[in-house]
Amino acid sequence: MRLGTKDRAVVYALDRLEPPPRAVDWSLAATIAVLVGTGLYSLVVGDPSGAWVFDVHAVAAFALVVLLAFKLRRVATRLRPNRLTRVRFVSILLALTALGALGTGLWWAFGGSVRVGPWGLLMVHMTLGVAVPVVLLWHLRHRYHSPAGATHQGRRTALQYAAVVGLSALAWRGQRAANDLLDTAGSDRRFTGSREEGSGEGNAFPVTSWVADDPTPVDVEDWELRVDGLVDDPATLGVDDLGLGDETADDERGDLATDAERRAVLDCTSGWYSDHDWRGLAVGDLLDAVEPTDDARWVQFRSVTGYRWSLPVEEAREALLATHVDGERISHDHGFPMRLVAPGRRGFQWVKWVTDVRATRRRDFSESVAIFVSGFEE
Ligand code: HEM
Ligand SMILES: Nc1nc2c(c(=O)[nH]1)N[C@H]1C(S)=C(S)[C@@H](COP(=O)(O)O)O[C@H]1N2
Ligand SMILES: [Mo]
Repeated sequence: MRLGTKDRAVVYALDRLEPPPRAVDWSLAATIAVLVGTGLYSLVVGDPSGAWVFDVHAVAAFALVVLLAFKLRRVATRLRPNRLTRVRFVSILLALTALGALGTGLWWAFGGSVRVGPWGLLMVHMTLGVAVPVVLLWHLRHRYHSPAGATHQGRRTALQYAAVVGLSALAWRGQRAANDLLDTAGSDRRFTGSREEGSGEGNAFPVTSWVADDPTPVDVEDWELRVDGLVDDPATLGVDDLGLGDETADDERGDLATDAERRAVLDCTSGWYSDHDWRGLAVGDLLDAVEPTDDARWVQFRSVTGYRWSLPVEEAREALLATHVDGERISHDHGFPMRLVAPGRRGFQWVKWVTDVRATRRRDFSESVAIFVSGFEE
């Protein structure tokens, strides 16, 4: 193949920029660790103060583009599957998984969509993303070499690293600018990467339930809200105590006011968000009524399905057990009769169909399992 002058200039620039092979290999592993670390951690970031996690993820992704270009250029001749050994198979699988994670991430950033059964593009991205380190470990079993020699490369290598990081940050900026210019569906993503759906339109926003959570609609006349754990005065509240009966007139309202309001964004890790006016029972008022003891540090909210999540007491006080969204009674799919509204938390923590509020001393770690298996147990 004959190269034009322009192509030759690019190859020359790449040659100059390319750190030594071992440095590239170890930087690749480190970049993947950063991507998977920030990717997983980003799933619990709901407050703008954590926006840096997403920025680091995006810059690292562009660093991966540069490093993969070096790497694939170097090994391209060896990757040709003329003789497909097991070692080579794993190498090719690794290249495909990493390119798949990169491709789906960038496609998402530019506003792409796909449906794979119940999964959207971001779920496909996360799955490929967590597969990368698994395949990488497999690859390293065959091709591991020690990092010795990768570190003592001196000034030139340091400059090459700086160039890789600098280029990545520039590419990331450029990608945002291109997004805005082309006005793609990815241009008005929230800092979490999520896209807007149905804000301010009452119950008309997406429904997201985990694996098997699909209870039969709650009959309010039988429904009770139990409030117990580390509290001096446990309570069991019914519709009448909360003034929630269908025909309850204003002057028959229960003891606990259910007209507290919060404006808050529900932001699901599957990639959509929705901004609403929520109304209901302030958890602070509820806690005042049951008097938590001095030992109480956490408040757990439990669903009729066993799904549950905890918030630190101070944060729980700011949360709401919502009965209404934008003035409409919350529908069954969205958690009727009451769902947790936890401002600044990701959607999976906003427990639906709440039946229990419990003050505890320690966080209950079984809840991180329960969100995957609830609905199977009951
Ligand atoms: C080798 C692994 C990975 C690569 C190459 C990768 C690459 C990318 C890229 C290119 C983007 C778009 C960034 C942008 O906004 O410009 C992205 C976004 C995202 N990734 Fe990854 N990623 C990886 C692993 C993961 C993992 C393991 C998770 C979580 C389990 C994850 C979660 C996310 C999320 C939530 C976004 C959306 C944030 C946004 O749009 O800015 N990623 N990723
Ligand atoms: N009981 C219960 N609560 C739940 C869920 C669930 O599956 N079961 N899904 C969570 C997830 S992942 C999100 S994003 C929000 C979605 O709320 P919505 O279905 O009202 O949109 O509810 C959360 N609360
Ligand atoms: Mo979610």
